[in-house]
Parts: sequence; C-alpha cells; structure tokens
Amino acid sequence: HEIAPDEFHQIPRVITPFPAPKLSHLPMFQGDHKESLYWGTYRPQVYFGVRARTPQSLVAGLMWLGDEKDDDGKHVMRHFCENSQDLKSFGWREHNGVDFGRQELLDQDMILETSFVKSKEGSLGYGGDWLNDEVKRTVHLFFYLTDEGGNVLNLGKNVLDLKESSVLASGSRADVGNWQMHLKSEAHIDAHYCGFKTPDIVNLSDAVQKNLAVQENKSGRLQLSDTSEDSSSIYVFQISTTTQSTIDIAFVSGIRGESSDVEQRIMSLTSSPLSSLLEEKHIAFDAKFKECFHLYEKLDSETLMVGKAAIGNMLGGIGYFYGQSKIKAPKSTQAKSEDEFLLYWPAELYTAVPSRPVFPRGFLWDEGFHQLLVWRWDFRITLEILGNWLDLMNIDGWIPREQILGDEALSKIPKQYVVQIPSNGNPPTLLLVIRDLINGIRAEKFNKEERDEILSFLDLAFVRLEAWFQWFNTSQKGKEMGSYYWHGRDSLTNRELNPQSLSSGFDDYPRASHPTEDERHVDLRCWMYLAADCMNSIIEFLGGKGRPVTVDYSSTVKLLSDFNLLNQMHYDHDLGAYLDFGNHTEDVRLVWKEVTGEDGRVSRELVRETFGKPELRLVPHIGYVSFFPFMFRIIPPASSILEKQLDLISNKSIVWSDYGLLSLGKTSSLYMKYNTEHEAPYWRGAIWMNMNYMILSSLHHYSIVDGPYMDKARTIYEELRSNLIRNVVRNYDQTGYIWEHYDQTKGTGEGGRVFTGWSALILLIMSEEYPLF
Ligand code: 6A9
Repeated sequence: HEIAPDEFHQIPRVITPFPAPKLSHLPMFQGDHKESLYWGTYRPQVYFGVRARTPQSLVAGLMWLGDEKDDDGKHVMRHFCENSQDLKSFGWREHNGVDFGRQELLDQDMILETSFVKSKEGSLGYGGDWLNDEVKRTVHLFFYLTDEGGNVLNLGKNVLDLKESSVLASGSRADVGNWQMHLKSEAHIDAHYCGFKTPDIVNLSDAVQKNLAVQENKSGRLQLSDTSEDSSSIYVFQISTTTQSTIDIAFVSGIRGESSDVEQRIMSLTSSPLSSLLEEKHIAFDAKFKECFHLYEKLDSETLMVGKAAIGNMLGGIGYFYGQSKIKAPKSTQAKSEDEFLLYWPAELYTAVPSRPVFPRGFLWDEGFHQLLVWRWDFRITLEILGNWLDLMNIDGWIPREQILGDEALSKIPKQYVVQIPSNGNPPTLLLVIRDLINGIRAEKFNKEERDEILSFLDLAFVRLEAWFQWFNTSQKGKEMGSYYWHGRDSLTNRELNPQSLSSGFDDYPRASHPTEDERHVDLRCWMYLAADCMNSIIEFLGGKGRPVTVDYSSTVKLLSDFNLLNQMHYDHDLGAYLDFGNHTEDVRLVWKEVTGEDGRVSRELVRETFGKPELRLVPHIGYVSFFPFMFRIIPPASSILEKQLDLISNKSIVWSDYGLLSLGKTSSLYMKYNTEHEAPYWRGAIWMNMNYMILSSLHHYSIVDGPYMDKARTIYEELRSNLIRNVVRNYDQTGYIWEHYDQTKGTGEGGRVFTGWSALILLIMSEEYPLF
C-alpha cells in the first residue's frame, strides 16, 4: 500500500531530495559526453537488451527458444538472465562501456554471439547507430522493440519477406528524430512477427509463448501469428534459421525526409563493413586493456582471458534505471502498518550491478568497489556514476542502499526485500573511489583538463559528501565518544541465531548476541575514519576557497586513528584481534519448540534460546571485521600488533585457506552456522573478493613501508595473491563464470553467477593496483 504524501501535513523529510544542484546536471555530463553514452546495453537484466539513457526510451531486446522443455512440453524462452545451470556460460568477453561489446552465450549445443557497436557516422542528434548480430544453429530468435514514450511504431512493409535489407520498424522521437530499424542477413531465414498493445516486457515471453501456441495448434508450426493488435506499441520479430547464420540489425536515427543516405548508412553498418568495424573495436579493446592493466608480461593467456571477462562484464553490466524507490514510512507518520511505504522521487540511476542474473540493480557499497576498477578504464564513467548515486541523497543525507527502480528491476526481487529503511546505512565506499581519484591526480595520472573535471565534480559534490558524512556521524554513532555501531539490528527477534546487520554489508556476520545501544562496531569506526580522512583530502585539494565546513575533520581523523584509543575500545590482547564490543554471550542456540498458534494448532518451530547471561564485553568472533584496522592502515608499521595481525591472517586454523581468506574464522562459535531454519551461512565462512582485495592491498602496503615486518607481509601478500588468482581462474575454466563468493573448504564458486561486481576486483589483483591511503 502506497501512502500518498498528501496524507501528511507536509512532504515527509525522508522523501525530500537534498536541496543542492544535481551532479548529473554538470556541464561535463552534457554535450558530447551525453551523446557518446546515449545508447548502450543498459539493460543488464536481460541476455541482450539495448536502450538509451533517458526515462522513456526506445527499448530493444532479444529472446530465443531454448532446446530444453518445461513441464508442459514447451520449449523454454530465454529472456531475463537466470542464475540456473541452463546456460553453460554467458557474459561479455569484451565491452568498452561506450560503443562496443561482444558477448557469448552457450545454450546446450548452441553458441549465440551478440555483438554491439555504435558508429557516429551520418547520425544526427543524440547517439550513434547501434546494432547487434547473432550467430549459429537451428534457432528461433525473437527480437523486440518498443517505445516507452508511447510514440507510434510503424511496422516495416516487407517484414515477412526478409531478403536483402528490410525495415523492421520505424518511427519518430523527440530525442533522435526519424529512425528506422533494419535487418540484414545473408543466411536463409524465415520471418514472422506479432504486435501487442501493451508493452509488458516483464511478461513478454509468456505473451509470445501464447501466441506461438495458438499458431501451433492451427498450423503445426512454431511461428508467430503475423498479426498485431490495434495500435500495437511493441513488436516482436521472429527470425528462424536452420543454418549457422549471422543476422545484422541496424538502427539509424536523425533521418531527414526521403533521405537517400539511409541506404548508405545501413550498408556501412551491416555485412562486411560491420565485421571490419567490430574487428577494429576488438583490437582497440585489447590495446586499451593492455594499456590500463599492463599484464601481458606477467600472466598466461588463460588468466588474461579471465581479466578481460572481469572488466568486460563490469562495463557490459552497467545499466540505466528509472523509477521510484519504496521507502519504509517513518514511525512518526500516519503509517498504519509495516507494509506501508512512501515513494521516493522519480529518479534515474546509471550504475554498474553486482550480478546480471541475481542482482541486476544498484547497491550502494558494491558500487564503490566497482568504481575502483572502472575509473582506471574510464574515469568519466566513474564520475557520472558517482554523481548519479549522490543525487539520490535525501535532505537528511541518507542514500537508500539498494536501488530497485522500474518494473524490470522490481521483477527480479522478492517483495519482502523491496522497501528501504531510512535508518539503515551501508559503508561509504564511494569515498574510497574519490580518494583513489585524488591520489591519481597526485600521481599525475590525469592531464590538466581531466584534473579540472575531477575538481569541478568534487567542488559541486562537496555539500552532498558533507551531508553524507554527517548522516553517518549522527545517526550511527555509539554511546562513547569515537564509537559507532550499525543501527537497525533487531533486538526482539526470537528467530535469528544472531540478528543480522544488512546495513554493514556483511548481513549475517556475527555481532553481539543481544543488540543494544552499548554496541561498538569496529568496521564502522574504521569506515568513519576513512570518511573523515577523505573529506580532509578533498578540502585540501579544493583548497583556498574558504569553504565553510560543518565538521572539524582533522580532529575526527585524529580521534579515530588514535592507536591507543582504538586498542582500548576494540583490541583483545588474548586473541590478538580487533573485535566488536557489546552485550554478548556465546551461549545462544536455535532449538526446536512446540508453539501453539492462534488457531490452537501446535507446530514445531526453530527458535532462538539464550542459555548464558549476556554481558558487556568484546565479541570473540574473528573474521573480516577484525581486520579493519589493518585494512585502513591504522596500525603503525613497527607495532607488535601488526605482527599479530599478520599471524592471524596466515593462520590455517582460523581464516587462511588455499583459495583466499575466510569471512569468519573456523574458531568462531558461529562459523558456518545457519541463522534461521532456512537461512544458510553467507558471511560466516565463505571467501569474498572485496575484503580479500582490501586485506591484500594492506599486505602490499606493509610490505613496502619500512618496518620490522616488511618481509613477513611480503611473503603473505604473494601467497594470498596467487591463491586468489589461481582459484578464480580455475573456477572460470571449470564453470565459465566468475562467482559471488567461493567455498571456504573447496574453493568452488557459489551464490550468484556472472558476479562480476566486486569479484571482478581479481583484475586489479592481477595488475597489483591498490588504493593508496
Ligand atoms: C536479496 C533475493 C534471487 C548481499 O551484492 C549485493 C549485496 C551486497 O551489497 C551485500 O553486501 N548482496 C551482500 O551481503 C546481495 C544482496 C541481495 C539482497 C536481496 C533478495 C534474491 O533474489
């Protein structure tokens, strides 16, 4: 149930935008920049989809019938990316984020290749021309096209007679003028079409299956009806072929009158000119890959291929979303039940995604890790993505963690996870990226013009970053000076073995057994240190402008990097580890209980029981959270505590494995424990790449700054690095995918496939590029 804002006396703060100019309006994101990024494969949720970065775009996509049959004996339709084993492998082998990509999809014995390329030649207005081509085997492909803006689509005159080059459809739009979509193939193809009135892309495959079924009953053939509903606004073109074939689809826009140059432009975008163009782009991709990551001397071809898939999928997975987030209504409002929500303002988001099949939408803290990789390829893409995220900030300085914008994004997530909670944060990793960019400027990685662009971005971003910092610093602070904890843990639950903390990003990573206001989370304390330090660097960089600041960042930095204070609050001398603090007992278990329901029926349920007496203490779980002071380099190089951390990291009975570092040590009482009957361990043992990258980068740091433990750090660094690379490459060989996380005992990929969000950091590990502090 949506609560209309007028049910309130005034618009609630939580859905009020931050009152400052939008970063996406900066001149640097207009003009040529905007035009060059207008069309793209910005629909990561489908196997192949194209749209423009505008709320109501012309949208195209591809579906095909798989060889497999469902329970009714019908061939399954492939459309939205699935995380099943149906496809042996799929993903972008190359993609440059701007005007070129090549994807391979292995469906049983069929290899489908989709390429995408834009050319500016002859096109007017926004965007270039884009097209794609697919190949190989007896197959029914369905290419569809719709105009979200509701403009009329004209069906081409000879769509059933696809010879030479034919127009599939044409139309006119304010952004691109008159356009035409052409199909060209030298193979023998059979074509059919149908049109629907309502462009329901989420359920399009069902509608197409129905149409096919009706025809099959009539004629015994698997072909569309060649009819369209009155004033159809979505057309589906069926292209069937029995031979290995290449199909080129070309889109031209900005056509003036009866212009004859259309033929010319189509020629240059199909057949052999297209092949040459693709080859050119492929060569350029390779050259840029070499230049950005300078890996060729170091690595074998197998590893290089994984590196290319990492950057290709990261860039190819960038999407454009438009819609309104659902926000949990704050208590003070007239919300009647838990299920009621408010709608955020309609917003666009240009962002990378963690995984196309499982999580094809924006996640706040994932994005910082994504951009650590992306800026090295194209820093302008990074700036615009950062800007889009910061524009989502509300007047309180809060940014919703998970962005589910529009029907297609919504269709990929169970209902109960949709509503965002305004008291919950997510680590400010975007600041890691900003600091990386500033260090890039210091290291003269940018020329003058580029440097000015970054500075003018930061200049405008500054008020938003300040508000963000303030949001954390006030809403997530703990009782004691210099302490913080992730708010929003459920203190009343009798279901969860250890109440989750989704905002930390570590979901089920164990914290104090009994959430209270006395908690202190060592990871958040370190994120706050990073945030303050980053704000400081920005101020220093923008310098001399007499900028009024609301916080004394220097003293915050001093406070949070005070080694003694940190140790007093979080260091356990016996374990030699940094730990959370809170109301805790180790003696909590899930037990089966007979429960009498309201209807008098008795059922058995798994509930949480506390046997021990919780008390305020350090929480003895060693894992990723314990390594934050190490990751953020707060530990002085000469401290014996540094040696302790190195010992912990390399301890095979705790977090070390041949495949990377475990999220939770084997010695933890919650190691690999289910959180409820059905919630399997997630951050309770498995190996995750983002944290391995951060820890590895500190090992690298401590191996080059002077100190007694340099050599020790170097040895561990080298071993961890090669373990990580070897394991990801082995899994890619065996499964065709990069994975969300890796098993702590066997190293096998688990969770989401094509998880080329932060797991793609393996490429920076290959090239040994780490953030400087
Ligand atoms: C799930 C149902 C099939 C969980 O990578 C995105 C996030 C991370 O930010 C977070 O740190 N992932 C990590 O713990 C995946 C989030 C999934 C949320 C909703 C719903 C899945 O549908």
